[in-house]
Amino acid sequence: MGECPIKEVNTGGGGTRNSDWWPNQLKLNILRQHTNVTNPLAKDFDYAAAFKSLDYNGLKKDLEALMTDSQEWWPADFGHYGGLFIRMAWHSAGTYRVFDGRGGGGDGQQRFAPLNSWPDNVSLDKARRLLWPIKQKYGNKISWADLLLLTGNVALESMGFKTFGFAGGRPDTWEADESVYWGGETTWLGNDVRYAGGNEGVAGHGVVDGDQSSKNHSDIHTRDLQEPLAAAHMGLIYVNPEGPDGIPDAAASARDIRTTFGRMAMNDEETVALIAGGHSFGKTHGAAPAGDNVGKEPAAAGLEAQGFGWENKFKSGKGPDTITSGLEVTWTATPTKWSNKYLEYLFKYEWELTKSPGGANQWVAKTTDEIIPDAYDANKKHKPTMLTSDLALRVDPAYEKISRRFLEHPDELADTFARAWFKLLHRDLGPRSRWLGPEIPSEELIWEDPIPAVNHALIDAKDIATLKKEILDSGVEPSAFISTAWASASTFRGGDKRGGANGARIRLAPQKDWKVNNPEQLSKVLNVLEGIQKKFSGGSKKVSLADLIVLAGVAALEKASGVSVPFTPGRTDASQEQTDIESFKHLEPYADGFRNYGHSSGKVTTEQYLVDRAHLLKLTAPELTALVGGLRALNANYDGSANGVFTKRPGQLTNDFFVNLLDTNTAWKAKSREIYEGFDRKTGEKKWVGTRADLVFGSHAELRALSEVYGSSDGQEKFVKDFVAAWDKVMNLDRYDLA
Ligand code: HEB
Repeated sequence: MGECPIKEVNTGGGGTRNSDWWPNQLKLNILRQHTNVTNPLAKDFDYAAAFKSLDYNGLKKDLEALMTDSQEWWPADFGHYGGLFIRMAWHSAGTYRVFDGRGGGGDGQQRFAPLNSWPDNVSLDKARRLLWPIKQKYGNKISWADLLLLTGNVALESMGFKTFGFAGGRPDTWEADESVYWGGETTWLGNDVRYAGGNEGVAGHGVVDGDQSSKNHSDIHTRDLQEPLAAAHMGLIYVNPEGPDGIPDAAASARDIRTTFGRMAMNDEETVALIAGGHSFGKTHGAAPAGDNVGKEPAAAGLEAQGFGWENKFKSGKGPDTITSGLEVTWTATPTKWSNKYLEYLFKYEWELTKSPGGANQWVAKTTDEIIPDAYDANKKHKPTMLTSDLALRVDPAYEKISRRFLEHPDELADTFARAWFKLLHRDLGPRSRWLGPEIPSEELIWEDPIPAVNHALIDAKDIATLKKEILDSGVEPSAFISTAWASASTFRGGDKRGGANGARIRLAPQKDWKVNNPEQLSKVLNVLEGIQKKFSGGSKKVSLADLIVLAGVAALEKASGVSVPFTPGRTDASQEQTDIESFKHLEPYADGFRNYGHSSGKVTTEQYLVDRAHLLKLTAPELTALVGGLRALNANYDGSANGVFTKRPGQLTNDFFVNLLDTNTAWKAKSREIYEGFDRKTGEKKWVGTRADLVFGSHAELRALSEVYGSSDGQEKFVKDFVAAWDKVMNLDRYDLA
């Protein structure tokens, strides 16, 4: 086998590529995903409208019937597919991570590589294919993304568990999402990169960039998982079931579980409930060693496999002979019925290390009780078994306390599991205004980042004109209004649809104190705006601070550009009580090139952080370019510095940033890794200072091409138009109410 066969392929896509020649070059590919070039549905296809015409109860009935409709080609364990479908839904949603809001079940990405071929997702190819007749029947009225999760919910219900509800509303994507950093390892189940350097990460706020060399990174009791990752191995959703790196150490497993589940937004209680609740159902599959028995994963399998993978040559290759994880465990005596037996057995028995028929580390109860049914042979019974990661719930002192409480109070386990499961499935669906269907719970949950409904008449055109005048007459520098509006709106991230200007959380902890928001300037601006709000809000009239912050940016921008800038009222103000401070901390940028804040860490450059953030803001490369050039001209750096402000008339929306950056009369020199100085070639006079986030627009060929458009003599008008459109887009990223 050659190194990389595609390189020798002389058709489109083959050959040695730019990313082979220059692996470190800044890539913009993540800014051009999921466009209507890849989407087969009509441009005006409205998933919410399609979903509303869905026969939801009919669909649920069909799913319920499928649970026990065992198919010859992939028989159901214990005559019920419930366990398999719960695992499918859990693995779909469970890739979510708090640091960048990416992963999760919101895009139906389990259909595409790498997820469809992850070693942790073995046999889920079968689970999804079992669903095809139902997907086919309901067509575009139900997305795969919604269907994969709803099926897990229905599986729970059909086995006697009362769920907390369900909301649809996840439109499908049509290509593999390249934006997610899944780790740097090149072998499945590897974890050498993620534990190599402490906490350094792509989008995490807690990036540690110091000397980590004193630490033994391979020590399973002390190692730190790289941010933003939330899995202990390449290709796993969370942790190794056999224990860290396969070592059957339940205490160390608890440590990995706490880290990874914490990064899925779950606390100890939710974590225990999810594992105990989930493993009340189904079984694991390790009839024989995978070795020569199991074929290639879907992405590498032959055409005849038709999207299936892991063809199993062991005996029948299915049913009792299935090889999935290689472990062979059935947790309870009633694997197709909700019960409290998982915790009962966990504490009732002592556990002895053993091997599965597949050769993996697992645990068997020291007892003669053969109480566990066989999935296929009614005459066979087994002793209770557990995974190392299950024993973590008993061995870890904090988990143990919770587990024992749940053991004594099954109702508490049921309630916590129901809520944690609902959160797991809906964490990245975004605000309630996106939720669809008849099963939406009425209780408002803190992780929704709730925002009050509009309960007053919105400001009209006349009010807007009055307010704009007061804003501009307030004596505050217009650039400070622009910075504040940007700071407010640009917390948005497309992955989990958190953040954004709505709610005016910029005035609340923790955002008000973020260094990137220049707290001193911010509080001054907010004071002024609150004064304007108070004065305006006499009698029947009201304006939210959230609207006012955006409107102030709009007014300042109109002044700076001389053109009119769109504004759509309708935001409301969230309270501090509606704001989970710990959870909002994850939205703080480590670096934000739009405001020239922060800089490279050990492995990630400032410009990579910039593109990463542009992706979170759902921007295209032209939008990114226009916004950075405009924000520099508007003098909107977080600290008011002149970095990148390549203009003699700061505060005006001109294309000067591009004109001056592209000026051949300037010679640039690196002053440090982050700071560059531009000198007049003739006089040697220092003209400009810029950062990596500025210079990249002249150095990177594609960004330079875009900069040339805006920096040309016919570019100014287009630039203003594009900047205003991109600005408006950012201000409204979270306005799902506008549709
Ligand atoms: Fe689980 C299964 C691991 C969590 C639910 N898991 C399973 C398995 C394993 C595991 C290995 C087997 C696979 C096969 O088939 O072979 N998990 C695990 C871990 C964890 C978990 C390590 C962390 C600690 N789970 C979980 C959760 C849930 C679950 C959270 C939910 C909620 N699982 C589950 C189920 C199952 C499993 C249901 C069964 C499946 C069947 O039956 O098929």
